[in-house]
Amino acid sequence: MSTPLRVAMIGHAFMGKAHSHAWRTAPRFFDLPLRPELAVLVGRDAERTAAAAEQLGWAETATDWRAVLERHDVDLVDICTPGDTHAEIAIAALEAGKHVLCEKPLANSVAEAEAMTAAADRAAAHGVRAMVGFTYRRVPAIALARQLVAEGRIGQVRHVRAAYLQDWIADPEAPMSWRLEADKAGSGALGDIGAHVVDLTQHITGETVTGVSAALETFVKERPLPAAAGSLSGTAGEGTGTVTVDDAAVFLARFSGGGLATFEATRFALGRKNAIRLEINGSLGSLAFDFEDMNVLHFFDGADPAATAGFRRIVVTEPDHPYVAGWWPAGHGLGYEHAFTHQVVDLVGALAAGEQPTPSFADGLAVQHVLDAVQRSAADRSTWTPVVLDPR
Ligand code: SOE
Repeated sequence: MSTPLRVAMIGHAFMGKAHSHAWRTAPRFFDLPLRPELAVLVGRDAERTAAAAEQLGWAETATDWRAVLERHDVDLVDICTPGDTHAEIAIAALEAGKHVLCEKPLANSVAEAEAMTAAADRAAAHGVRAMVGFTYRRVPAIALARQLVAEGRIGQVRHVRAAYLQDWIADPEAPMSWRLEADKAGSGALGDIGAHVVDLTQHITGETVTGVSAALETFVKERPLPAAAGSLSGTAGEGTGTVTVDDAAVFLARFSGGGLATFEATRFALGRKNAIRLEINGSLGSLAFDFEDMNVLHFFDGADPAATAGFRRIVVTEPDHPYVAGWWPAGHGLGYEHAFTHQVVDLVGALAAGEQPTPSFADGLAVQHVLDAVQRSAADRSTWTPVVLDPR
């Protein structure tokens, strides 16, 4: 592991912390073909960036990402900034010959995502790679689910039930943040967390969403401005701001293999903290997962004798399970941060092998097309069929 992979990371809030932890941890637990170096941390504010670099373990700091792209001692740019900056930074980085890891959703619009994918395709011709951070693909139970589907254990996919439930802004006094502003985030619950379940269901089933019928809602339209810029939760300050994104999204969908799906993404499901709930019913069996119990996958095998058939609760902590052997002795369990580490492991492996890491920008674009269809469907009220109310 002597060849270094010198990383410059842009942004150091919540995602920046998760990525820093992953870059630091991956080579300590996994045998990597390249040695990641936390070379440069980039942020707008010099003082805050220096404090973050000290805390998160970065060697140097910078405030101008463009200048960082000109450096010959940077191999990869890790983009952990709000969505409105992804396209500009990622395209410039790829054109400068840097590999790119970009946080999800890939972009704020299909047009941006297309431009990014075209840049990634051009860069790939020179061995420069781009990956989008749909991290949950690398939760061991999710990876196992995909494996079971690929092995035919649930047969033909009939139903997909996918929800991503959070509650961090259910309180109307929860302050504004960039995640609630359309010009920065593109959309709300839809792009921030709905994107994850769109990607996960496509990834697990190996199929694509072909059509949707959707409704979006913003329950709280005005919120206090934050006392200080924060990432997720913060404290309310003076004045109010307007929420310009959806608080919740629900949609029906059809999958390419003929299955039906329901999707829900909300930040208003009180009591649900980070509940990524997936249930997939196939012609031969079913799978069920909830991130709030993330080391467990439920599997129903339709071939079991009826008398003893039932959902099996598989605790996904055995060395034979995806990624688990790199960590603790069997049975000890993983957390939120581990999937980010697995993302680094797979990315570094692909770079060393000269292969395309997944999810690619093209995969990110495919998700963006679904988000776009959801927004168009929700805006088109002509397909909404009102119920005739009993006049009595
Ligand atoms: C906020 O809703 C958020 O941090 C998302 O942006 C992340 O992608 C998800 O991992 C957790 O929730």
